[in-house]
Amino acid sequence: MTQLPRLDPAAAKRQLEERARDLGFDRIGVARIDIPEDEQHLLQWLEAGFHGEMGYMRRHGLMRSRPQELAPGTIRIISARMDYWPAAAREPQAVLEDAGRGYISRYALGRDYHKILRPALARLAKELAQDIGAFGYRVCVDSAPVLEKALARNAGLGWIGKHTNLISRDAGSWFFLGEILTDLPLPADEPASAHCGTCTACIAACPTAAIVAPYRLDARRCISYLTIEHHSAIPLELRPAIGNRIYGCDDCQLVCPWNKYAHAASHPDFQVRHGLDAPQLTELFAWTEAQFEERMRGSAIHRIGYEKWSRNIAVALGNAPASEAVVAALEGRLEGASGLVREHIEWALARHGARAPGLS
Ligand code: B12
Ligand code: SF4
Ligand code: SF4
Repeated sequence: MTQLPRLDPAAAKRQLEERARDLGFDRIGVARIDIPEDEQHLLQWLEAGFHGEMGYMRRHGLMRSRPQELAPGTIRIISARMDYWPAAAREPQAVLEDAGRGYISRYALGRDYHKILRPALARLAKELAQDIGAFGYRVCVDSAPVLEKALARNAGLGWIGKHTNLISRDAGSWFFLGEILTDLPLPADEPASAHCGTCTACIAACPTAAIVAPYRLDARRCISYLTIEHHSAIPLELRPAIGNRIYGCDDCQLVCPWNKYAHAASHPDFQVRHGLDAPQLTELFAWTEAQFEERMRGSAIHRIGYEKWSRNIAVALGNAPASEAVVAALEGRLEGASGLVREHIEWALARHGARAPGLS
C-alpha cells in the first residue's frame, strides 16, 4: 500500500467531493470492497446462462466481485454518478408509439459516455494526487470487470431496483456509473437502503418479459442485450416485441416512479446528435456504411457496427406499418447485404406480405 504518513482521510474525502463536482459528476461516494451476497447472485446468474453471448462476464470470474484481485492493494472504491437524461430530446412515449420512427435509448443519443466518464475520472484521480500526494488507483467505467451497481449501492449512491438498475431517491436512475479503485483509506459511506416496496411496474412493462423475477434479468430476452450485445440473429419469437427499439431499451426505467426525481444532464455532450431522438426508419436504413461511420463517430452506437445496426433497423421496419416506402427501403438494401442482414430483411418483408426477389 502507498505510504501517506500525513494523510487526513476526512479532509481527502472533502477534496475529492469538491473536485468531482467541478469535473461534472453529480454525486460521489466511497465504498468498502466486500460484496459477498452480490458475488453469489452473480454466480447464480452466470449458472442460469442469463449472460447469453457476453462471454466476458464469465471469463472475468470472481475478479468482478473482488476488486482487490483486479487491482491489488485496493481497499476502497470511489463510486461516481453522472446524469445523462437529455432534456431537449423528443418525448420517449411519443417516439415509441410512432412505429415509423426508431427509438434509441436515452443514454446513447449524444456522445459515447465512456469518452466522457473515463477521462473525467482519470483527471479526478490526478487532481486528488496533487492535493494529497501520490496514491495507488485504477479507473473503471462499464467495460472494466467490477460489479458497478453493487459497489455504488455500498457507496450510498442508490439501491438496485427490481429492474436491476441503480436508483437514487433524489435522482432516479438515468445516470452512468464509474469508479476509482484505490488504496486510500478514505472514510466509507453507508450503503443506500432499498425503496421499491410493493411496486412491480418495471416487471409488467418489459416488452419481452426479461425481468424473470424481481432483481433477476435474463439478458438473453432483454432488448438492450438483443440490439447491442448479441452478435448473431435475433430470435424470431422476440422480434415482434422489440417494436421500433433499434438501440437499447428504456421501458423499465420509463415507468419507474422514482424517475420523476431524475435530473437533466448538465454535460453538453449528452445532448441529442443527428436527430437520433426520433429518426425515420426508412431514412436510417438508407445510410451507407460510410455515412454510418461518419455520423456515428464518437457515439456509443458506433461500437455495434453497421451490420448489427442494419439488422436492428430491419427488425423495426418489419414491425412498422406496411407501406410502399417501407417495402422499398427493405428491398433497396438486399443487394450486398451480409447473410445476417439479409435474413432479417427477408423476415421483415415477409411480415409485410412481400418476398425478397429470388425467393421461391
Ligand atoms: C452486462 C451489462 C448489461 C447487460 C445485462 C444487464 C444486467 N442487469 O446485468 C445488458 C446488455 C442487458 C444491459 C442493459 C442495460 N444496461 Co448495462 N451493464 C452491464 C454491465 C457491463 C455489467 C452488469 C452486471 O454485472 N450484471 C451481472 C448481474 C448478475 O447483475 P444484475 O443483473 O445487476 O444483478 C444484481 C442484482 O440484481 C442482484 N441480484 C441478482 N439476482 C438476484 C436475486 C435476488 C433474489 C436478489 C434479492 C438480488 C439479486 O445481485 C446482482 C449483483 O449486484 C454494467 C457495468 C458494470 N461493469 O457493472 C452495465 C450497466 C449496469 N448498464 C447500464 C445501463 C445504463 C444499461 C441500460 C439502461 C442501457 C439501455 N438503456 O439499453 C440497460 C438496462 C437493462 C436492465 N433492466 O438492466 C448502467 C446502469 C446505470 C444504473 N443507473 O444502474 C451500467 C452500470 C453501466 C455504467 N457504467 O453506467 N447491461
Ligand atoms: S431494458 Fe427493456 S427489455 Fe430490458 S429489462 Fe428493461 S424493459 Fe425489459
Ligand atoms: S418500477 Fe417499481 S419495482 Fe421497478 S425499479 Fe422502479 S420502483 Fe422498483
